[in-house]
Amino acid sequence: MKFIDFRSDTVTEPTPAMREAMAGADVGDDVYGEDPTVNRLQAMAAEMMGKEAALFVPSGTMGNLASILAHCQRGDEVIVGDKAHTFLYEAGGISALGGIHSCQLPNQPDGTIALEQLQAAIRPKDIHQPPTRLIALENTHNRCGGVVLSAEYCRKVGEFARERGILTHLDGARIFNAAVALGISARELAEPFDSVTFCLSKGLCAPVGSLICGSQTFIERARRVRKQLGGGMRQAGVIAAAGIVALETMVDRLAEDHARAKRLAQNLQGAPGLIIEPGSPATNMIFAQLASGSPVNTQKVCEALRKHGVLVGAIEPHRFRIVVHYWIDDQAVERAAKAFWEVLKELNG
Ligand code: TLP
Repeated sequence: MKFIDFRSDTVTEPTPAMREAMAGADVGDDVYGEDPTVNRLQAMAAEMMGKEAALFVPSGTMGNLASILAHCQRGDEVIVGDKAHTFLYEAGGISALGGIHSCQLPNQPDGTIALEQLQAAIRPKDIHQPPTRLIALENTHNRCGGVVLSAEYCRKVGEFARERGILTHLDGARIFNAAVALGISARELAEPFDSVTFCLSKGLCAPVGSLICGSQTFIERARRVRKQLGGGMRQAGVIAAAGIVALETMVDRLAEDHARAKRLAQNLQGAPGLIIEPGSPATNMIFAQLASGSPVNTQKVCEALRKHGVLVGAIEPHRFRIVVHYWIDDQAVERAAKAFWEVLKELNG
């Protein structure tokens, strides 16, 4: 059976144009800085984020890790949201590998961290306490529902941090979804931050890779950290070539994914025992919950959906994440809604 896969946009496979570009890519040894295709991708990324330089890394996780390690010394503190990907889903890399202490502040439902909470968390100069070195935000915010942080909020946090001599990092794994949803450039959203990571291998469909963007000196430090982590790649132009196609052709079309996610949410509205979270979808992710008192959990529903050829994420016992991407077309939206209705009718008796 061919599955319709809504578990994540990470499941996206490269397009035929990407495969063609990969086959014909000019390559060199990127640890020597000699891969022309990697260099071109890095230049494009830096330009799109309005930063001096960029570095190609294998994953978003390594992008965040190398950025945070390049900004902080062992024993420094980074402020993160308690629902941040860096805090929840990156295997504790910043503390395990970098000796970096994290201060987790509550993410509001809109993905932000309240400025008063940031203020209260800043450490005084005191030998007993880890120095607050960095604030890290996420846009779009995955666990908060794929929600978009506004340019205004990001600017406020940037100013707040600069005034206090604190650095800022953005996990912009899906920054282009945020930019497209707001109708502004990714560059504008990235502007307040000292560094930004974004991913090629999610909604943009490239098979591998993320970019870190920032100042020249920051990127030089991040390049050294990447080497320490074993992420120095050699003829990486083969994968960077797909990334170039992604940046050239896959950004504006993200609006189609957002529109399809809206349509799917509308079609799911009223399905027995299912509640679409208010405001969802903000971008390409629908978050929905089973009504309280549901006779089944999300795991059971997902197993039943699988029999209909539909894969969905059961991210909590009562919470689903349904992610729309390039390989989900109108027909897939119809089929998924139909499968949900049938399964929920059956399981709810
Ligand atoms: N997120 C994955 C899972 O790890 C949860 C997903 O399916 O959404 N930042 C954000 C905001 C992310 O959502 C992800 C991936 C990453 C970083 C890490 O990217 P990769 O998977 O390339 O290491």
